[in-house]
Amino acid sequence: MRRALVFCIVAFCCISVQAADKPRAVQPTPPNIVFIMSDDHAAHALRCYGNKIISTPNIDRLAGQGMRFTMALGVHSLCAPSRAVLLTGKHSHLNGMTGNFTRFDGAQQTFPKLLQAAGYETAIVGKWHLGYAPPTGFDYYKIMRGQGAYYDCKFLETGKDWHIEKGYLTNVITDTSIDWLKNRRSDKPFCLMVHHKAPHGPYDHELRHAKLFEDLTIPEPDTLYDDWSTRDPLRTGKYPPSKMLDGSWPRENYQPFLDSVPNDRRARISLLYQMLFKDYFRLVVSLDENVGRLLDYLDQAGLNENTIVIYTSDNGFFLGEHGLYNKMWMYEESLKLPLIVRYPGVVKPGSVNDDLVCNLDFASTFLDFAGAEVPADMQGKSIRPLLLGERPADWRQSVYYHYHGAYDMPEHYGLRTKTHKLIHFPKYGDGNYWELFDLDNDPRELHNIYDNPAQAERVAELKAELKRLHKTLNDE
Ligand SMILES: [Ca+2]
Repeated sequence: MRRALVFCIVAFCCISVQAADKPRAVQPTPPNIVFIMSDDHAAHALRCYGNKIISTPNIDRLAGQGMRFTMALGVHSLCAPSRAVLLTGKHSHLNGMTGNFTRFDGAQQTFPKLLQAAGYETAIVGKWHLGYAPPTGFDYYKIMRGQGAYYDCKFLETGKDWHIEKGYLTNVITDTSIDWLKNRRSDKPFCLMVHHKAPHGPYDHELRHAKLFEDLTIPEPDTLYDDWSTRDPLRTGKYPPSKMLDGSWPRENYQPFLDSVPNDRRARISLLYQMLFKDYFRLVVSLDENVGRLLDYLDQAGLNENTIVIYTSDNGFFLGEHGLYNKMWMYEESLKLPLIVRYPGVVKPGSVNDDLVCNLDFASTFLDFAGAEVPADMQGKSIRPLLLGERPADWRQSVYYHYHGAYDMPEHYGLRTKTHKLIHFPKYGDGNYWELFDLDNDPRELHNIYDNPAQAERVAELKAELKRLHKTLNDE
């Protein structure tokens, strides 16, 4: 007995020393998952991703404690399709959500259902945006109707009918998430998905933030007045959901101010830019504060040890780059996601990863960490090795993107490698319009070099890769 006790003490000490010396490869029990996803939050609207104007100390704190990804991409830059990609680990053509208003088949395989089968308790709070039917795969849900409203939002909650909750939405979502954590009685590992509406429009900020940035002039991106030369669909098409002056921002908020300046495109874009993005940043500040509240609660409740915390957004966003507001296009600001992952003892604090990852990968990653089998028909890859600081030799060299054409935007698909981007607009013109960008030499994507004879070999190589992706992803 005594010998067994001594052995246990020695073994425990060894484990403790090992834990202190280097990250643990295996956790003793399946980790909890707290997945925080905002809506339309551009990575470059975070201080830790290089924004010099806005202060985001709480999300930055998470980045300091975990791994920040610089090449995290969304495979379909639009709210509802992105959520379906997240849940199913499949591209839109397979999960059926090709636009914001197509029907999501809640009976299909999703990772929350598979986590439940693996012994997890699952919950979702906030934006669902996949129809009005109760979410499937969750032991608890409290979701907004469609886009929801920033003030006094209506919710559908487990065991209750639609009802209004007083208050500011970002605070309500955080309060509900913390209450769920406080009140849960299960000893199962859990997966809590916290889906904020912020900073999606309309830009109804918290009243206490009304004066933030008031006396500031936000520096303009140097592509704000882009003439779209060499990018024909942008130059020749109207596409009002995406262009600064035509955008789907709340017209009643900004139009009277625009009408007060001379009818000059540049002057109007300049004015709108300041109004629009000051409001957007106000929403991000509120979001960051609420992420901080949730992180503080996890610390207080001792839930920071064996819990993976993720911060991301459903899609990127143009902050005036290319004269655009919104997302949808495959250009960098819309394509790239903020992605931060904290997992104490496993993920090296303050680390940065530049590998190509995408939002297809969440489902496989969570199942992998849960010790559950990843179904062969899921199309993402578990990023667990990357989080452990290891890069598999066969890690992907390209990510496939397909915007299916919702909101009368041009359908386009393509691929991004670490250095290049190839885009095809299959229904534009004669159906043979392509764009190629050399992202090392032209990171702002101003020069479409597809027709440059010197690029012929590169084009052939990327087209072969696109063909391979179409085949392997079953999107032919
Ligand atoms: Ca969105």
